[in-house]
Amino acid sequence: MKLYDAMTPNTLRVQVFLAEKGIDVPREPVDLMAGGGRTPAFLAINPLGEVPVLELDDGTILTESVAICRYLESLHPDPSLFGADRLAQARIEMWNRRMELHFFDAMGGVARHSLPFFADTVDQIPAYAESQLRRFDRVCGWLDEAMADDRPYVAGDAFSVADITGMATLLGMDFCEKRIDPRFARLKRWEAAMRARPSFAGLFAAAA
Ligand SMILES: N[C@@H](CCC(=O)N[C@@H](CS)C(=O)NCC(=O)O)C(=O)O
Repeated sequence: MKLYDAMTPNTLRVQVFLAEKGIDVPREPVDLMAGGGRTPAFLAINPLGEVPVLELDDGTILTESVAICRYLESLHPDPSLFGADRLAQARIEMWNRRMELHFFDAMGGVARHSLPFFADTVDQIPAYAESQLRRFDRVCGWLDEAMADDRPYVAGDAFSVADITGMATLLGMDFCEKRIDPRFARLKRWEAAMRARPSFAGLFAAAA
């Protein structure tokens, strides 16, 4: 297996997933800033020009971070990050979708409409970026409320892929220099715990 990767939010989802499982997979860095995602060689691997990409030993190509994570989960079921029983699986699926559709998507909107990296591929509308910043604050308020039962993780008592989608959003926030408002104390506690996890912190130590 080989993972085409870069320090990006979606790739971070797979990197953290691998680290949490204790799996080591050879990496092939793709320098997106230098156009590495647009070369003919890379487009032949993923015509969307995006990372992450997992290439299997027989040459099969898997893209889409959650699909890659599901494949890895089936190879390495422990610890379960998609849920061990049917209720846990449903709750984690629900929260992973919610984290993706709201938390991650709001920050993605800010990033795509404000960061110079996207200037060539997105018709950037600064007012849209600002509206997504306001949306992000509203989403943070909703999440903080949802965690009023003081559960440690987004989907309950166990760390899961839903937290990993949240971690990817934290990287997006770093790129956009956005912080979670301190009034959302429960979400801030979750953020501090996620940033301290070796699977997340280790990525930055390795890159330094
Ligand atoms: N839905 C895909 C999205 C992948 C994606 O958007 N990757 C970004 C990095 S986070 C990328 O490679 N962008 C390259 C570009 O925009 O040129 C997934 O979950 O893997």
